[in-house]
Amino acid sequence: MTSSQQPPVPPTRIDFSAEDREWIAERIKTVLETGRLTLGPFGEEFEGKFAQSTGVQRIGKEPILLDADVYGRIEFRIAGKDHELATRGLQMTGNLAASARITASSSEHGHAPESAVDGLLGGYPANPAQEWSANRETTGAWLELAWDKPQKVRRVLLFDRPNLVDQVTSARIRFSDGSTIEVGELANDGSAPAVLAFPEKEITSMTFETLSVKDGTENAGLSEIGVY
Ligand SMILES: [Ca+2]
Repeated sequence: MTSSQQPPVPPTRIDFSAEDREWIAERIKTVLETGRLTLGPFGEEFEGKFAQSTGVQRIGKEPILLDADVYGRIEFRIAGKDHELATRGLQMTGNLAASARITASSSEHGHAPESAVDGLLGGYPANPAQEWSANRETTGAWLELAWDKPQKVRRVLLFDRPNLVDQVTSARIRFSDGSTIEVGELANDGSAPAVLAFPEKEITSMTFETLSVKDGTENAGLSEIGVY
């Protein structure tokens, strides 16, 4: 039988009694007057009854806290209990570094240049494959990002290698349009980025070059570079 031959589905009519209509209208009026639906008394009553019948603990009035200022993890609190989730760490939507060709002055085995654009903020000793580390280079070590087509960029994030021996204390980024940006000290533990914001540039490549390092640094590098 084809669809045109199927019998029509009879329309459903829900029967509301006069009493029900009054009960519903009263509550709609309250919602319209207070402007509060989900956060109002009816939402609260619903949550309570839901908790009662399912045994699921209510979240309650306490908000879920998200810490947006940390990279690599999300911190939140539910019903007074703290939780932490590991994340990829870097926003990859719109991150132009992910589509760049990457080259470097050198790299230690297992610390490839591409690891600086994988979105992951780890590094030696726990996750060496998540960072770029130059091979016995400090000042002068460089990482280049290049694209086939011009890219519009206005923000760069730089994360140092997370180990505390190696630290970039100043650097320069040279863009293909001839402009440069000087970079100060990167946070030694790589937990927070140096954020460089500037008027939009149209470029086909950019090169990060280390200008100075902390005493004792053996291999300069980056856990991650983000380009937006
Ligand atoms: Ca990385």
